[in-house]
Amino acid sequence: MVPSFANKLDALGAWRADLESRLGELSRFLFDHDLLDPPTSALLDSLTQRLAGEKLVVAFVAEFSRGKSELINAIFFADTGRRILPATPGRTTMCPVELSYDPDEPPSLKLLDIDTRLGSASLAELRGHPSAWKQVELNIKRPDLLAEELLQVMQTRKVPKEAARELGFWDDDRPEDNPPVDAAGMVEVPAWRHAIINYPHPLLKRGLVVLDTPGLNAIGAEPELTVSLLPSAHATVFILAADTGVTKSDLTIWREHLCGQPLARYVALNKIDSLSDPLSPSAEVEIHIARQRALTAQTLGIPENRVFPISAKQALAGRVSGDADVLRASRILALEDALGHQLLPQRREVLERVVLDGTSQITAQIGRRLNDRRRQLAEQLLELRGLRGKNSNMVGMMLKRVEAESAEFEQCIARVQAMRSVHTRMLKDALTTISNDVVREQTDMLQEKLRSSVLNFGVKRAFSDMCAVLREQLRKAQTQGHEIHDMLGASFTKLNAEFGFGLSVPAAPDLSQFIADLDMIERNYIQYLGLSHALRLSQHRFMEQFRRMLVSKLRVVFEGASSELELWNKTASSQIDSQLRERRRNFKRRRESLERIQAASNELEARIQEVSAQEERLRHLQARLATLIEGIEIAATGPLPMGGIESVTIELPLNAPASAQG
Ligand SMILES: Nc1nc2c(ncn2[C@@H]2O[C@H](COP(=O)(O)OP(=O)(O)OP(=O)(O)O)[C@@H](O)[C@H]2O)c(=O)[nH]1
Ligand SMILES: [Mg+2]
Repeated sequence: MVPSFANKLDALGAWRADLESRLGELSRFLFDHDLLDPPTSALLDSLTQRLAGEKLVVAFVAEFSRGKSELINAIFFADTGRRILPATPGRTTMCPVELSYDPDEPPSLKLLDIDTRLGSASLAELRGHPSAWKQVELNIKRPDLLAEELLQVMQTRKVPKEAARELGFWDDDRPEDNPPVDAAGMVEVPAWRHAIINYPHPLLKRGLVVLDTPGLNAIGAEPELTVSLLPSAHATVFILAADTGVTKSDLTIWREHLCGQPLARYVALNKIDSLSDPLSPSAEVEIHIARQRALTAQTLGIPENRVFPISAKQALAGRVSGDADVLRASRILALEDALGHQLLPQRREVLERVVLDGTSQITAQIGRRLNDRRRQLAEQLLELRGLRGKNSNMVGMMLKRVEAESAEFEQCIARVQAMRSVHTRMLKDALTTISNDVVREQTDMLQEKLRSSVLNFGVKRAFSDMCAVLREQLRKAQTQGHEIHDMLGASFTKLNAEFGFGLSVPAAPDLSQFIADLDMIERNYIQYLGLSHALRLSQHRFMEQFRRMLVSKLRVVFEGASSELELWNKTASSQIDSQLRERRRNFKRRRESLERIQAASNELEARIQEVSAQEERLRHLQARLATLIEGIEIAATGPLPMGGIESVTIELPLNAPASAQG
């Protein structure tokens, strides 16, 4: 039984794949007809990458033992016929587990040693260092082995109290949160800092990334998880147990990690099966569930229709055994429908806009070039037709005229060069405004302030001040972009008037999206700094991790803004190159055809026919281009294709470990 969310995600994947192949066709067409200039090629590449690399991250967050892993099994992996992620009573998942698929790597489980927390490298940095991870190839054809390997996410290790403190799992100021100490004075800590499962599941192949988190108590949580991974998830599912409702520790997690997030949040009131009672009529149980639902919504301050009473256990069991009644009783479909109905259209809308923006840019750029070529052919045709019945003297005069026009045209070069040097300088200034140096300088200054402040009072303030400076830099770059636009606009108008170019400046890129990204980073970090975590910043190691995490996040924003600016400038200036080339080629063609006519009297008609044929070919090219673009636009805005989900064949294990088989 395929979950409805899976079908929707699959349809989104098929839609993306269709657009990708259409963009590929457009790219080949442009290349074959010498129309693929570097900016268009870069634009097409970035569109394709965006479509192919688009990830949809869904994070499951809760206190321990609420059923996160079980719910992930039920929603995403029931069609494997078994329990994929370990889900057992008590603490099970000990480190964040990311499920995704990268076709360039074999199916594998990658584990990052907890000791890497002692170094200053952030998780993002360590992702780029394969040697830092223990990698186990997963044998997906042997589910018993697969399940056994995945049990490693449960692994713990005993260390002395001192080491636990070093690792961030012990805090003398919060004794109630500290793990128990055994008779030998040892404390149990997770063996791994992070796990990545590379698994060729059809949904993961389609770009879904599922993040399973360990029970999130404030102490010991990986900072990267709270500041970076959770905030960048597209949706979070927060899980509670129906019998207990919102407990104090549930509420702490909600407030500290999810409350301020603008992203899509779903609350699952899990384990409703445990409410059924042979001594009470089912109507009474229903009333009880409804009451818990209303109370949960009220406590968390969210609409009631965002709270889904479910039973992950029944959902998994129902799907695995194919029992429709059990599946219905689990009420999982309501949650999946909500995920599918709200989340996927949102993702699709974003991509749709990106694609439509791209096609309109391509239409403008290539359309302009084709029109320009056609105009020149029309002029040439007019010239040739005018030669009918004229003698060879006349042709000689025409040749001279072409020479003169060509020489006059070449005078534009000096003007173009002058404009170019102004343009280069202005662009350089704008790029300096938002360079990586600015990010580094500002974060260094912040670190200095934090280091010198006693116990980090004023941390939030210093951080907000830094964000304000960075925001100002982005705004300044936006203004500089507008200035470049105005300068190019004025120069292009003159060049068009004096030398017959057909130049036009595309609108300057809108950097407000990057400012919004910066705002988002600010919100997430402020939330983090507000926690007791701030105290931990006084430890040099955590401070360094914090700084590196922050720098890598800010870099993404600033580099994104820089490359938008650069691409836009390239597009504008490559127009001049292509039109210059086009015009020179045209002069050459005119000269050659006149020379041939001069040499042989019967050439004229042949030349006229040839130029007409060229004109005709261009008309076809334009029509074909319009069809290709229209095809992309219709596919982008049309309904999602109904793709059937690719089936996964995993044989059911005969003797899987009990905890993995359930
Ligand atoms: N009765 C009942 N038990 C459930 C349900 N969902 C999960 N459980 C049980 O609750 C226990 C914890 O489930 P997990 O999925 O491991 O919980 P978790 O939130 O991933 O816990 P951690 O990994 O420790 O953070 C397991 O014994 C599950 O079998 C449910 O819907 N009904
Ligand atoms: Mg778990």
